[in-house]
Amino acid sequence: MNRRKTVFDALLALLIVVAGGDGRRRGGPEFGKGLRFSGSGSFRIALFADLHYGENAWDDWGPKQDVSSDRVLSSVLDQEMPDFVIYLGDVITANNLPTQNASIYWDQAISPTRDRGIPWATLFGNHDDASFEWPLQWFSADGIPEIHCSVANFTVAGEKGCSFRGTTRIELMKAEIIRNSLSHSQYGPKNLWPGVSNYVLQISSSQDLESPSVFLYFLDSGGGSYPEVISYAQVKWFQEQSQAINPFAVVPELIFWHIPSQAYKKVAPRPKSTIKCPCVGSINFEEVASQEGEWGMMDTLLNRSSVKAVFVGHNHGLDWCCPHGQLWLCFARHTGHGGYGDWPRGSRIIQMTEHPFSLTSWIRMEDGTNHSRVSLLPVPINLK
Ligand SMILES: *[C@@H]1O[C@H](CO)[C@@H](O)[C@H](O)[C@H]1NC(C)=O
Ligand SMILES: *[C@@H]1O[C@H](CO)[C@@H](O)[C@H](O)[C@H]1NC(C)=O
Ligand SMILES: *[C@@H]1O[C@H](CO)[C@@H](O)[C@H](O)[C@H]1NC(C)=O
Ligand SMILES: CC(=O)N[C@H]1CO[C@H](CO)[C@@H](O)[C@@H]1O
Repeated sequence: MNRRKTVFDALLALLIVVAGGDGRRRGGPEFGKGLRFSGSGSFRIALFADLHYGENAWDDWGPKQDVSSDRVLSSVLDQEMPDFVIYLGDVITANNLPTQNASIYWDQAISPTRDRGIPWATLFGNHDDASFEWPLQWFSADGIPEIHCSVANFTVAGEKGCSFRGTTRIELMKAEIIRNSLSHSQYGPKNLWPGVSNYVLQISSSQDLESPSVFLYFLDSGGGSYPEVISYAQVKWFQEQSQAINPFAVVPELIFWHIPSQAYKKVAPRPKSTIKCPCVGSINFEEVASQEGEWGMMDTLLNRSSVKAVFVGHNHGLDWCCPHGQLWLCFARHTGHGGYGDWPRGSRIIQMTEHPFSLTSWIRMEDGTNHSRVSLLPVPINLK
């Protein structure tokens, strides 16, 4: 028996090395970095979706919106005191940023979390690395650009103008990771680029740091500098990772990306109708704006009993969760004051317990109220 255990341990160690367990920046799970269930066996996550910092950075109202977003983040963090925060994409509105280095705005978005000593992870949406779009109002009637370069940092292009290069996904991630020990973000494996935020984090058992209790998977659903897709390469990466670190699918897995997959359209309540059971939520004011294609990610997730739920942002006017097979498809809640729509701001909270495993979610509003509490376990088998 002992000998078999030793062989098993050796195989496991080999698997961990093969899976890149030593490489925090290569998309493998990080071990021993300390995300774990509390002594009382709980773990709470706040999702910050669609903050859109830096919107209309040259106007008065843009920076004012950012101050309002700071207030939402602080309010949610102080009320919920989460163990972990996930920035679910569209952290900044890069297409509005006449600046050399959008990391300054990215940093503003993470600072309320960092100031409270709470660890976090980020992933990319479709606005984060979008290139700057010159606003029409900068051009006078006779078509000569006004010089607005002094409003923010800029790159001088030749003698007479300014150009704004935009900040790439890699640069944004690098600036975050280098400067923040509380950041759990990763660049993901190079073979998945231009998709960058592809990685998995382990939440360990309260009893044993080596023992995984939950895996969190982050995927880059594209947009901005490339199409809004999850590629087949990402699907394969997920399959290989999950096989390597959770071969018998016994550890629960939660999935996070920005743009809803096409499956969200299938389970969605009719747009603008009342949200009815089995879906749970409070706003349903738009059609699902889904990814441009489906390369097999949803089939893979549906096939894996350990996957419990997918969480996305992107649609500011939707905040529901609906079941899909054995898993739940959930929207976060529009958290930032940037971005379209004026529905009240809030944050989807995810609460887990370890023994027995439970997964509950609700939405915490900026004004302190909460609603849409739902247990994401278990899904009744007879639901579609
Ligand atoms: C952008 O800013 C970050 C943070 O200040 C810095 O680490 C990084 O080097 C800057 N990048 C460029 C291209 O200026
Ligand atoms: C689902 O699982 C079955 C059985 O393990 C396998 O044969 C099938 O190829 C899987 N389908 C997908 C899309 O992963
Ligand atoms: C959440 O809201 C309900 C009413 O909808 C209230 O009874 C409950 O106390 C609230 N919970 C927290 C933690 O604020
Ligand atoms: C708005 C902005 O980007 N301001 C920065 C421009 O660069 C100077 C010095 O490099 C910084 O101090 C500003 O914060």
